[in-house]
Amino acid sequence: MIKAVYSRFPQRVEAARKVTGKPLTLTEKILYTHLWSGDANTAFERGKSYVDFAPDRVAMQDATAQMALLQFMQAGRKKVAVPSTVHCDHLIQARVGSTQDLSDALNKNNEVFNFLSSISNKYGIGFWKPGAGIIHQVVLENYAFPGGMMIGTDSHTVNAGGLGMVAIGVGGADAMDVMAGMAWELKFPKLIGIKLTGKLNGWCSAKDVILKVAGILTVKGGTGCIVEYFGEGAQSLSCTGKGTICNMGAEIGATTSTFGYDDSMERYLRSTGRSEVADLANAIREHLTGDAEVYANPEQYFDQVIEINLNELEPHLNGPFTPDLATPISKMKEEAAKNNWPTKVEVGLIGSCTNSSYEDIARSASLAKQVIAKNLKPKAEFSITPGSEVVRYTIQRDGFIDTFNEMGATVYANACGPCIGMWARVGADKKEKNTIVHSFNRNFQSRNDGNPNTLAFVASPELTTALAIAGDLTFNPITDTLVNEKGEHVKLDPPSGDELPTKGFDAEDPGYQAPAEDGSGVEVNVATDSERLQLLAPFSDWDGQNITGARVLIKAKGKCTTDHISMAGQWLRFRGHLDNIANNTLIGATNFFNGAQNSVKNQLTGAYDEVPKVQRAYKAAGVPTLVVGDQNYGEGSSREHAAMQPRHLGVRAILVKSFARIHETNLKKQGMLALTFSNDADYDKIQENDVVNFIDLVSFSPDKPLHLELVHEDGSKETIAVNHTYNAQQIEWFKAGGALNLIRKGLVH
Ligand code: MIC
Ligand code: SF4
Repeated sequence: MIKAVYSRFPQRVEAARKVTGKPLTLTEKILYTHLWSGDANTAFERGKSYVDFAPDRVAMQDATAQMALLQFMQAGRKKVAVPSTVHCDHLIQARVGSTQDLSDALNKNNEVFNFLSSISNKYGIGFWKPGAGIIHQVVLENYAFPGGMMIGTDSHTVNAGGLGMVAIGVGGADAMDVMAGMAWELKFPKLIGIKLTGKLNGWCSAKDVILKVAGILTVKGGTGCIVEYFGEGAQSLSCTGKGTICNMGAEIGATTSTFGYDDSMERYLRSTGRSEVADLANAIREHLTGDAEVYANPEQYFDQVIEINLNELEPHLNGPFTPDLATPISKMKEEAAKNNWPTKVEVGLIGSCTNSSYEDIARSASLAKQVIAKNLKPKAEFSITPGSEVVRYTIQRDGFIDTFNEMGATVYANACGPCIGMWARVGADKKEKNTIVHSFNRNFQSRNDGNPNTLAFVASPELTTALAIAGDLTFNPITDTLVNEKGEHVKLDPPSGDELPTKGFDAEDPGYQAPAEDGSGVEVNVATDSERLQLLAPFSDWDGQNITGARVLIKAKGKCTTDHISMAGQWLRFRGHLDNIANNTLIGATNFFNGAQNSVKNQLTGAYDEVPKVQRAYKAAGVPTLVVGDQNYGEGSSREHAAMQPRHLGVRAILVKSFARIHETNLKKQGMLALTFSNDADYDKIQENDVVNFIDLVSFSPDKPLHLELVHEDGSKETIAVNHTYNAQQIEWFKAGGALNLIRKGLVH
């Protein structure tokens, strides 16, 4: 497959240069070489044109693959049309340590793992078993390649940008299209160029680059954009460091991020057993990076340019509750005092898909080593979740796990674990206010341990390790000393470690299961009484009428991420069962009218009750509803459950100030109305007891706002305009009751 992509690459780049009439960024090269229609014959308008692409691969993780594959089953295909893989990583709870936790997970999730393994076997999908590692680390080690394009049912699919890909997170319905051999549609993105100068030194790591960028761009600053990094500073970073930066690009809402092919990528490819890919990439090297003219005059070619000098960068701590609240470590004393953040660090956690490269672990271990050598006693608990079995085996062989164990660390299974709330943290149920630091990417409220009063700060693995040793959020390892067991003041030496293992990567069993050549005889069973899996019933189509008499299920106040709409943690067990998981719909969102979570007024009775219950009552009574929200609604995950659940429960429209990209597409795909206020201030006009009538839904068409009549309790009425981004095809999805219904009916091939 890679050979085929590379053999047409130069010619397609040339065609793109011709139609655009200018030098190209790397992003444009990758996008234009992956057009569904072949060679480019028109120049697309950034931020405007909807374009059909042909991605090279698909990756899915266990918590989203269930829904993606339940949908794929309905498409009537024999095999997937492009190389695809499933990775079992989200369903493994971190409790006591890897061996026990993994065997518990196998027992608890047996039914789901069997379903995923057999359905993968049937349709020609590679299956990575529980314990093999986290999807993005496994993809980087095995499948990512410079200049490639992939999609994945997880927002951090973008991690593969570290190896020069355009890798994009999507909902399961999008993955299904590509696996079924159809085109994948994306609005042609805008481009942000980030020029990195200088070189990282001392306590700084690649993570600090993206923590800084998140502070500059905020959680929505990257929406609709691809971020391309370049400059000597970019080339000086390791490939896995680039992966970390791209990974957390999801936290600024970026469609994806990428870096041009360079020596660090070549080293990584060779070290992970892919010399052949490196040789192929070398042969078309000049095409796998942006044109020199672009990088010389970035302002002319990118929509926005940011410059960061790595020499001057400082280690950062981002948080709590949002990944864009960036504080340089030197300012933490002040900020913590000002905001009343508890400064005692209870737990430090390193690893996850964001930061568990060999380099990350080696550098963190260099700090752990100093614990013994300098007679220190770590003040906080400390844990590691390795990203893959290959990394775990290799760091064990090279002695790092022993070093961490001497520091009293817990090594969890090669899985998401605490990052996604699969963490049986002792005492979390007491809901005490406390501080933790981790090297993951997200820190939304309740995400890690289910305690809404846990303040989670995101940092590099090195700083996380240092702060766990110090047990103090305000400890600045660059300037401060620690008092050791002998009462002496000691300083930690800056971290150091190899970028790649000198003895190479290794593993006894990486955990891969190849699919059957001919899977037609493989049976996939879904028990009718299962509480974990449920076959999908088609959503009903639109009746062609204006929606009238609608009630406001909830007007969500402030941040409403996919974690608020469809919580993870203990709810992950229902990811394959739409009706059961629907019982968590919007329970994390704050009701604007009473400031409470999971408490909304049931207009049929006048009483306040839980959101899913109230919505089920409306559905039973045939009352249409809408959900109202604030900015960047649906930020965070790719989980399409956040769109399917309200749809399943009978919500008709989501009306917000702005959407996160993946969530907006998921809503459209599932036949929901995703609308935005034409005027943000109209959010304030929506009252708790309003009745809402659509005036012109019957003439729903592209580029034309819709109008809603709000009938207030006192009888007064006002009309507001709402925008949408549906193109003609997407309106067909809405009419059919969801994109899948068109495929089912054979209307799309
Ligand atoms: C996450 O980090 O939030 C997840 C869990 O990986 C999600 C996917 C999911 O909800 O299953 C993501 O980022 O897309
Ligand atoms: Fe898993 Fe966390 Fe990475 Fe999501 S961000 S894939 S939950 S490790």
